[in-house]
Amino acid sequence: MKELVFATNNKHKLEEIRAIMSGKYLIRSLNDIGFYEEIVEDADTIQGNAMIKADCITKRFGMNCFADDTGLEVEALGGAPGVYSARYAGEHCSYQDNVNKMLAAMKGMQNRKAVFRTVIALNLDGKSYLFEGRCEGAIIDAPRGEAGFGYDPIFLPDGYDQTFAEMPSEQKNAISHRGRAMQQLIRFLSEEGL
Ligand code: ITT
Repeated sequence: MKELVFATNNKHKLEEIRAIMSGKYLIRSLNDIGFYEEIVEDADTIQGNAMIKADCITKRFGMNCFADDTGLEVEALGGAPGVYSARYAGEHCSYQDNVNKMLAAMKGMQNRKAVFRTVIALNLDGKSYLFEGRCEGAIIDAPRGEAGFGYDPIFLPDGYDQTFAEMPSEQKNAISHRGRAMQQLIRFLSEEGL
């Protein structure tokens, strides 16, 4: 089977990407290629951070690879936490800390609209490509569900009555920001004959 390196240190993302790519590509993680360092993501855009991760691996190993950067943009918070979604509640905070901070910030707010955005950066044979996926929804007022990760328990995608943390992973992957960005990546790779 064809192989691709996915530049992430997030095991939940790796699981999702492996499920989405299953049967099509063998996804190699950073551990699989012997890379254990933390990549400093200091761009001020989602796109910039996706490129930093992919470029780090391509430069170090000379390999084709792709990376995902994701942010949750909340309308009533002026688009925050956006590119800072991982560290919303501070350096080394937990997913639970981020969820608690978001619920406190949104307390009593009527406008609950939010969008998850994923940008995938792909480095392939000396060229770079970007793919974006979005999923619109709402921030609910208390966590629901145990599946998924990050902000999943408080994100209700539009048109569904289950949060990302309540729905089966196949359903999240079919409609999520990451799933949609991956569908574009898969289409591109197949058009390239890869
Ligand atoms: P890598 O950079 O190593 O890929 P990361 O966890 O730092 O992993 P991001 O910067 O892209 O990843 O993600 C920002 C945060 O957004 C992440 O830590 C989660 O809290 C949240 N997040 C990302 N994808 C999510 C998803 O599908 N559902 C819920 N929350 C998500």
